[in-house]
Amino acid sequence: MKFFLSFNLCNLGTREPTIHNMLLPSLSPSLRLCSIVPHLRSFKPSRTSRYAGVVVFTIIALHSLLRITHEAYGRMTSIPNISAHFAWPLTGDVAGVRDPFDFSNVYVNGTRRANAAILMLARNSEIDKAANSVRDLEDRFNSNFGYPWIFLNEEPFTEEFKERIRNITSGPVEFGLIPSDHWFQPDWVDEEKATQGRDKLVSQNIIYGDSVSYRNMCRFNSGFFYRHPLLKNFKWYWRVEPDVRFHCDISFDPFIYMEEHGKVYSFTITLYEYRETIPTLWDTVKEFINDHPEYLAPNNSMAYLSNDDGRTYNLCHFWSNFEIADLDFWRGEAYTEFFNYLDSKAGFYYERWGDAPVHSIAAALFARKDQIQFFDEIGYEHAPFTHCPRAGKSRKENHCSCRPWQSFDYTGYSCMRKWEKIQ
Ligand SMILES: Nc1nc2c(ncn2[C@@H]2O[C@H](COP(=O)(O)OP(=O)(O)OP(=O)(O)O)[C@@H](O)[C@H]2O)c(=O)[nH]1
Ligand SMILES: [Mg+2]
Repeated sequence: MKFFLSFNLCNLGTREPTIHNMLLPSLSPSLRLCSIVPHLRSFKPSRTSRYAGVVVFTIIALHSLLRITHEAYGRMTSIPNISAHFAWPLTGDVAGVRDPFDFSNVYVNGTRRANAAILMLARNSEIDKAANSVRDLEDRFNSNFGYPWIFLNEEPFTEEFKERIRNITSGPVEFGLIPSDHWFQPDWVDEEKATQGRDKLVSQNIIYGDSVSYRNMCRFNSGFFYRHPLLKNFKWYWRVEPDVRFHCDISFDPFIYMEEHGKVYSFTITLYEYRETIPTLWDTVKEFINDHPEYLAPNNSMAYLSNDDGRTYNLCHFWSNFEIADLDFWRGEAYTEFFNYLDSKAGFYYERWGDAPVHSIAAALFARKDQIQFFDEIGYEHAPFTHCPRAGKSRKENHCSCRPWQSFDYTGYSCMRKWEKIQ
């Protein structure tokens, strides 16, 4: 190694005329290679540095060889490919915690991007359905915007799941594991009471009445998803479920719309909840409000939730399988206190409180009415219900595949009229 170094560098210093030596006079004396030659001659590398040199040399040689012989390796390690991974300023580290980044000024192709991610909670078994949703939203929206996707699961995602998703996404993708204390039924929940609650719903023929995993999911979506490390430095999320459809091109950026119009929560479908799943939810909400009247927003949407000034709940809620919302709203003091209070009553397990009424009640009470957005222009379907944009012009311009008569908006089970009445 010593021989190699001294041979090359000394010769570089003496051989004439080379481009290198022609340039030498213009360099400062300290940078002249010939000036370091004497030092190199007397330089005796230690055994460790000799080994290190050999290792570095071998790696470089191997890398060069692989680049020449394997096209895929060459592509993967090319500077453009490596820098593409850093083009979006979000690279989760091993623990999934992102570096803080100021998103207020992120531009892609001259248009501003929001600090936002598209979020899907899914099981490995739902890969086909998940891929359908991703493909739809990519085709209709994200292939033009390149927002990152985040997938969460209480079990590690399989390689098949990850590979298939990576094949159809345009932006960066992250796969996160949900911490078990964010998912599973806590020890302090009285299991006997929870079993009785499940049996009761089964006897009433209520969907998912006997399912503990469904309850885990509802509790997670109510109070934990926004605490996941992968979401830590985001402000906005778009919730997407497996097997949903987006029927129209979304040519505007809903995140930027929310940001610029001071919105915190948005929906496309609103409907009634099963009363049997939340027998004590409203009383619990009223207790909380009595204790914390300061969290009620001025000009809130109580009239959408209640037909009698808050005495009873009319079961109206925003269908939370679609949500574009501000994570800071859930992280804020009002919602944190609210969720903790609800959770302490264990209604997620003793009954079957859904994240949809929990989110909706909070958004309707702790945000102003004008902070909640109905996105008419987003054609959306989660079976069995569809929202199709009302304006014929919008349906035509955005190549909507839905038909307006399919729209759930003004059917008997919809709460749209109630929402419109309070506007
Ligand atoms: N990882 C994981 N995800 C789940 C589990 N249960 C539900 N989910 C996800 O949670 C979301 C809601 O679950 P769904 O089964 O769609 O519940 P739903 O929309 O009320 O009911 P459906 O009408 O059956 O769609 C979806 O994104 C599911 O993929 C689970 O046990 N594990
Ligand atoms: Mg669903």
